Amino acid sequence: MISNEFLNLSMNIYQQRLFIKTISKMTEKDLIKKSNEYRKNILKYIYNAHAGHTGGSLSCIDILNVLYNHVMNISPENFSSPDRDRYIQSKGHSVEALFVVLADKGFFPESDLNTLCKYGSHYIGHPTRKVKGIEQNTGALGHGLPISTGTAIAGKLDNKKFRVFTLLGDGELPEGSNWEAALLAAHYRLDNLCAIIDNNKLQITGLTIDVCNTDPIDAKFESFGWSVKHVDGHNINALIETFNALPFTKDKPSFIIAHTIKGKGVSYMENNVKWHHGVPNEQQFAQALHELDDALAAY
Ligand SMILES: Cc1ncc(C[n+]2csc(CCOP(=O)(O)OP(=O)(O)O)c2C)c(N)n1
Repeated sequence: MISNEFLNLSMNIYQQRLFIKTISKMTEKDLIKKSNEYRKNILKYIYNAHAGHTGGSLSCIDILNVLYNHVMNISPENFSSPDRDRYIQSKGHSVEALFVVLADKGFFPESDLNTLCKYGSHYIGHPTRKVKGIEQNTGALGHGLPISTGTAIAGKLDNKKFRVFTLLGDGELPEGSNWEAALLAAHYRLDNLCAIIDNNKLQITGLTIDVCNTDPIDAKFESFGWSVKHVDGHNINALIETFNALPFTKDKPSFIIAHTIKGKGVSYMENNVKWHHGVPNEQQFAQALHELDDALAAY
């Protein structure tokens, strides 16, 4: 008789192979094209819904692209496997970025996103586990790192090989719960945990350094016992190299400061706090798509 353990093991190997097959086809050029396509979809669904967090979704999309298409072992096929990697989006308001990536990965039909922010839809303005592929409900800032720390502790206790990734915003960082988790993650030597900060230097009302300055982020996390690296959060190759180097130090949690631009890819949105949750009008939407098409053609 075949034991459940053997069946689980075989399933895991099969899922890993499926995953490797999917990601091995993605070249840097493919990923750049994908980011461009994702940006257009973020804008399309926010425009259709008349709601959404535009700037922060455009700033983190290259990070999500590389994570889902090159780094993490997460797919619709393995989403109920205890061995899958975990992704928890702490800056939950940028859910539109996550939705377009999950749709592309086949977690749900892309047409579902036509219901974004409509009455009765689960595709609301923040992540909810009612949507397939979402690991944790987030949106109240400061929860992703504590949840990820707990998940990474569970992984260590269970002798699992999965890794935990969480995406924070620089405006989110002052939440006290982050610092408690930062302390614990180092204490428990969670080298299976990677936190990434989408360091776009803006938050909801202005510059992060004016609202609540957390600089120098690298020195602070290092002093808490983390291993820290900086990366250009829009450079696909640099992101791949940085993620490939995980864990940066054995027995230490890894922290990536991704330098990004809020509203990246659309000239009038870039570095403009107005686009934190701005919705483009018809003419602005057309211009944005045009600019993204031009950028891809020029590549
Ligand atoms: C606990 C909590 N306080 C306040 C808010 C309101 N809020 C939503 S987004 C945001 C700014 C977040 O800034 P940042 O993390 O830098 O996000 P990004 O600029 O990347 O979009 C705030 C204060 C919230 N969602 N949760």
